[in-house]
Amino acid sequence: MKKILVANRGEIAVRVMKTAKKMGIRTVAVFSEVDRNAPHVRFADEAVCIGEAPSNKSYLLGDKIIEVALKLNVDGIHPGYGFLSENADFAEAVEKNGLTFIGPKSKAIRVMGSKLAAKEAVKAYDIPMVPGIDEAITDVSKAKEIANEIGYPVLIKASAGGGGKGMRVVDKEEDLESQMERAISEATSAFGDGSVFVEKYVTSPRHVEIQVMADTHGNVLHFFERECSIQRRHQKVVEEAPSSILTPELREAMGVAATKVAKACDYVGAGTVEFLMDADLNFYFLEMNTRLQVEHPVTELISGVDLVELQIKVARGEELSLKQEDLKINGHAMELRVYAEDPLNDFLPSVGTLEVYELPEGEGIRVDNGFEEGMDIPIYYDPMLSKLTTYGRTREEAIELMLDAIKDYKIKGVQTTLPFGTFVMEHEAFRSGNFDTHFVKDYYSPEILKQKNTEEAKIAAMVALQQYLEDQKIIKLPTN
Ligand code: MV4
Repeated sequence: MKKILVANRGEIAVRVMKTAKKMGIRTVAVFSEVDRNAPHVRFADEAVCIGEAPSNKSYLLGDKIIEVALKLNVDGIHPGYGFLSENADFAEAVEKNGLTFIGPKSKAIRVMGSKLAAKEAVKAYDIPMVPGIDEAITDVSKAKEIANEIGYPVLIKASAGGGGKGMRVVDKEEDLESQMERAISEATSAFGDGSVFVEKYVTSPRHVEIQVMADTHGNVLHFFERECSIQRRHQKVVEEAPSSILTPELREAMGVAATKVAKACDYVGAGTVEFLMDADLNFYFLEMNTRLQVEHPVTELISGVDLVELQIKVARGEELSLKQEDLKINGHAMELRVYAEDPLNDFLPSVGTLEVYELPEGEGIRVDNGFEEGMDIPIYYDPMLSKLTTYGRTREEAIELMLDAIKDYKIKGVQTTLPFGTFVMEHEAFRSGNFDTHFVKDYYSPEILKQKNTEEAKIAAMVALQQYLEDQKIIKLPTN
């Protein structure tokens, strides 16, 4: 593989190109009209404009991207995450045109894109799953029968679902019919597929996922877990590795289960197997994401591997040279997604110009960044500016480093999730490791941040006053 096209933008496009360059592979960027001056465009060896700003007129135009790749004699296409990364038709079209899709085969993408097909595929592999039914139901009486068997509360889920769409919690039988109708109509309008199924609702779960990597020779490795329970509206904000609650035995059991899931769908490349974990540390397979995930840096830091390098190697048909026994966890990594969003205003996007934009740096600090000072944040795409990841010998060290790094990250012009990151890192429940997916709902309110801002402003005012008085050589301190 001599030349790779990265069908993406922002930090992940830069991240993939960095490894390609390290491996001596040439890089091609594609970009939309608003991204003409974006870092990923300048970082690439060659760059081609593929259309207007809206993603359906640029980054989602699979055929156009393949056309560019063929014209520039590209060997492989890396899709990053989002956009076309889990589009089975795109993966298939790439391969049909004699190019390598740096990711799994379209069949695995298709199977894992349907929750019901995924359950079906892993059935024979003895993988723990949440009690429930593994086929689509349309009949309310059938749903009631199952719900009574597994016990309320139950959760209605859309087979084609993602991001919590089409999901409905049902506490009692009287509500089942109306909630099922809503779930079906939501799933139909969102995914064009109204298939829903019913599961036992795990009330306070943690989200623990396992990174896997598979080659074309039948080898599957796992790279331990990531804890991703700090989310809001199904959007992760803080991720870490390892999880502070897993024992070596549990980790091993989950790793084995994850590699079985990969084997069940003939997986190739980097993938993530998602599990729910209940308060008693029982784990249940939820779904598999067939892409390199946003939060992959925490895994790279604790395992010492470059996941993009491994993706490219297995895409070239190479055998994984590592063995599972060679893999060890070293230290602890913490990641904060820095979004241009206002934590004081329901995390709504806060777009504008980055008037000041200075990254923290130092030992144990990694920033996967896609922006620069002076840039406008386009309204057309995900407003994630960067991922701030810290790495220490212990979890406490990683948390302290994160608090320092947040202080050193200077952003003016837009509101960001940086202060929210401080809130999480300082929170007792987070520090103790005793939290679940309800953390944000249970503990966060804009008032808490506002109060902190006011206190900090008071301290800043006092420091300024003290300095002023000293400058005036008046030896008198403020009494308050
Ligand atoms: C669940 C669940 C509780 N019980 N399934 C949310 C998105 C989708 N990937 C699966 N999700 C959930 N499935 C059962 N049987 C709770 C969630 C869930 C969740 C899962 C992981 C991380 C954050 C979450 C937030 C709300 C609900």
